[in-house]
Amino acid sequence: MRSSLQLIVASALFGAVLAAGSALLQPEPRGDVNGDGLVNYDDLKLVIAHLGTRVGQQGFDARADVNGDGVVDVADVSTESQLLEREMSHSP
Ligand SMILES: [Ca+2]
Ligand SMILES: [Ca+2]
Repeated sequence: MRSSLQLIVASALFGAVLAAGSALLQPEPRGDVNGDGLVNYDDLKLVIAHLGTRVGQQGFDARADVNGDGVVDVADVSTESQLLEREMSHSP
């Protein structure tokens, strides 16, 4: 039984490393979908343009999957809207 416990610990560690790695790859600021350094309506439009696509499907764009769950849906549009709103409130 000891080896299976080690396997569980090893895979948990592997998962943590993957999570840390993808966090590092996350572009700053969050919400910048097209990577131009700004959070604006172009980013929201890009998410909306990919609405309904999922990972592996033709036309899927990982950048439009804001929450990274593998599907571009209303949750991503909602998250992007919130990030956009937050960005707008910081602007003069
Ligand atoms: Ca942008
Ligand atoms: Ca998503």
